[in-house]
Amino acid sequence: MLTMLRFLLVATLLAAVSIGSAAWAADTPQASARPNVLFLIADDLNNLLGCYGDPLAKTPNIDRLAARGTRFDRAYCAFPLCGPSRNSFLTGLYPNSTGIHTNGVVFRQTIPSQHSMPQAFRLSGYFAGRVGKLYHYNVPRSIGTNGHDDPGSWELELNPAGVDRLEEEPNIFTFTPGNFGGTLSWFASPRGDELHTDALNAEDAAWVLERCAKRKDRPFFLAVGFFRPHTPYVSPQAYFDKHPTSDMPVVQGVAEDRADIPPAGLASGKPEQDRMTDDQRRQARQAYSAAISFMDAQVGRVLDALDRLGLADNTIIVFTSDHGYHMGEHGLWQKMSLFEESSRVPLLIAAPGLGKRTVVSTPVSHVDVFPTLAELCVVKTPDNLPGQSLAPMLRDPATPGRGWALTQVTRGGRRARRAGVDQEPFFGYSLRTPRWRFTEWDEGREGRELYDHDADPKELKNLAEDPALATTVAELSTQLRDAVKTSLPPSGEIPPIRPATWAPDLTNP
Ligand SMILES: [Ca+2]
Ligand SMILES: [Ca+2]
Repeated sequence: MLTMLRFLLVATLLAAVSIGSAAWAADTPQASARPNVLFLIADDLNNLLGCYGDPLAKTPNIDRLAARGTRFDRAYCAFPLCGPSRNSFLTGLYPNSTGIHTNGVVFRQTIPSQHSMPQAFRLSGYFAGRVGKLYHYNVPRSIGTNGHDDPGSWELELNPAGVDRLEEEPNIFTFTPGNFGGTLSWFASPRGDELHTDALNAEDAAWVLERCAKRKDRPFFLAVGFFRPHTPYVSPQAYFDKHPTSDMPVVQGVAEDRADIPPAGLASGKPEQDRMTDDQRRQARQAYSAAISFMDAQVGRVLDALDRLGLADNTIIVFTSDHGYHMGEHGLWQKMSLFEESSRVPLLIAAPGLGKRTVVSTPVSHVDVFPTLAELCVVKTPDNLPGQSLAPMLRDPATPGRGWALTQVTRGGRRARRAGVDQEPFFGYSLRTPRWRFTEWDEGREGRELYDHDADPKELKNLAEDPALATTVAELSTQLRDAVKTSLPPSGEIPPIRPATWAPDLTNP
């Protein structure tokens, strides 16, 4: 059944691609003049990178990419969880318009005829290929499979699996036996880079680029999704050695900080994380840092291949992560919070001829990536995209643009029941402006938070109930609710999962 569906989908898309290519050929001089796109994404990576000012990071390759282009200093995901975030930026729609607020589902179940970003590139005559994780994959279980992929987005999908997935799981330290992806877990592997999944991803990406280099008549959109630094933090021992535990910081003052945070703001915490010792906190930070450095080395291999093949002058390179990540701030680890560490993402765009070592500080969103690449590559987008093109900022980094970014998350419901709390599901929304982060839980019924980034970049002092700021709170509340309206489709209704649809779940091979 799945094979048949896939066949029909591919056949339909091939027909659509040939129509799209003909239309393109009729009104453009040369497809080869259009730039290629190399879209690089890490999983669960926050901004602990050298180019974002982290003094402990060892990320020379991502740093050299930042030096080639524009670094967005205030870039935010739409939802700090893999599946909702990835469905969002790959369609350019907010999660309230994709209808995807959980993992394990794909937008074809809610808005099946929407064109994804890679699909729009295909329909404009591009070759679109994927290596590794772009749509949601269960990590590590789906490594080596298509995960919860959208086959209509690509004409080539490569899913290598390395020793981290196939051999080393019995050696991984985990707080929850048998679970490696959803809990903190790590392992310093005695095996070399070349045997691990992300190095195989880089090798496969280089292989695809070699073939693209021979086809100058057809531009490419190549997406490479690295699995690290997602848990389990597995990387070769050499990367652990770069980050001695004695250098690893432990967040202090957590109990005082948490006193003014509404319960919903802290509900992403897990009991086993509250029981961690300082030694374990240092080890977790070491293993996360090692996984980042290992992933960085693989980014370097892909960039080297692009340069070696003479493709760099006509290729736009994007580097980002699906969402941010906590390393103990506010007592939180991992994702699913609306604080800065979990909502913020690295976003680097190196477009030939558009800026070097440039920094943009106005807030931008992941939903802006699709309109940006579409403008730069003259690709037609669906007409319902809410994002802005960032191309004006690549040309002039002082361009203010929309000036805010919206991030949302779910609370209550099934996830809360697992933690023993019986609560109807509700949303939290957070608005980031150049100065403020303002968050409302269930429209304020479950609490509000206001942080002044000019004075408090770590978001330690919740100012939402400060009478002196009542006007600011009221204005931000109006701005937030207006922003939420733009996240919904014109009907105002979140699209439901359609009956009799499913996402492929080709896990556990
Ligand atoms: Ca993720
Ligand atoms: Ca606080």
